[in-house]
Amino acid sequence: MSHAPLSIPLSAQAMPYETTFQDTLKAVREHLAEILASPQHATPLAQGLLAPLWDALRYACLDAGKLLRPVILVETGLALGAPLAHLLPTACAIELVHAQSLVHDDLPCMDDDDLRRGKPTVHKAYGESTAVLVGDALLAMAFGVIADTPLPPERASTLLTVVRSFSQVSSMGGLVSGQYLDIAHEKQPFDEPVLALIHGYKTAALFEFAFSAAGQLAGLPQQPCTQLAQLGQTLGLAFQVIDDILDETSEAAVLGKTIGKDRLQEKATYPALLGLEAAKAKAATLGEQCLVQLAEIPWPSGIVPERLLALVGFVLNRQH
Ligand code: GRG
Repeated sequence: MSHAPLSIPLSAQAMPYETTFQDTLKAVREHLAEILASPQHATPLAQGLLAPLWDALRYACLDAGKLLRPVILVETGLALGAPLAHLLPTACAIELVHAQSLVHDDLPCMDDDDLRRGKPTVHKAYGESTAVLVGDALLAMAFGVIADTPLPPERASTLLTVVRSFSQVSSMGGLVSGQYLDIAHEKQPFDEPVLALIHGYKTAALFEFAFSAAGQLAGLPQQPCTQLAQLGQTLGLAFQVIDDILDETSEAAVLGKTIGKDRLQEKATYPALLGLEAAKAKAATLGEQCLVQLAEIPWPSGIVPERLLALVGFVLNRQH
């Protein structure tokens, strides 16, 4: 099927992310805060002794992140006709695993960073052993959060499908493999296929999951879910190429993290492989590909929802 070339309408480009998605952001923030509220049923002794660990969990997850992956899941699912209540748990589960990956990525044995989201990294604020445990807790909690999705019993198999692919993208089919390859290729020769593989696992897998889980929760058949997954891979790769560019061109005050670390650690990145200008061209090409893929999805309204165009536009033009 061929489509008229799609572009991001100026009306969608002009809308700031925080304003456009304020309802979704509020819903995700509230649900995350509920998930991370210290349990009332704990004994006073446990409540007292575990208070610093709960604080560290909230420090890692609340207030400062863009919540991009949950917003992708919720906005896509709503556009496909799913109720918000069916989307929020999985949206928050992705954020928990994303936060876990950042906490562990910042550890001295990984990328060794002191600054994240404009504040000291979790191990700097709470100590290294607590940061490891925060990551462990977030990862395990995330699966229980998906299990709490209020889908009718006859749709239980949908949740099993979502959990199965979430397990894959959180482990060897995504983040863990990506991080392994990312570290293994520091100060090593690499080519574009290897780089695309690293970025695909390390970053795009969670984007892929956000889009395809939205389709599954909305009750879509396999084919459009596969199309959504492909869109997620493309947008996720674009996101990481832009992340690599911002690491070289932005400022710590804007990005909320240390700048120039990729070059310092001799990471495998698009600017290192192609140069800055060609890396920008690569991101633009991926952006155009996203628009084509968006247009091929069978949206119930018959047209690509403007909010999703705005979301893709935000990812492609982001400054932080
Ligand atoms: C999930 C079991 C498990 C292990 C994790 C440490 C690790 C293995 C993976 C690290 C993956 C990683 C750090 C990828 C980088 C992705 C990236 C560019 C993150 C920044 O995303 P933003 O900009 O962050 O959306 P905010 O702060 O807005 O949430």
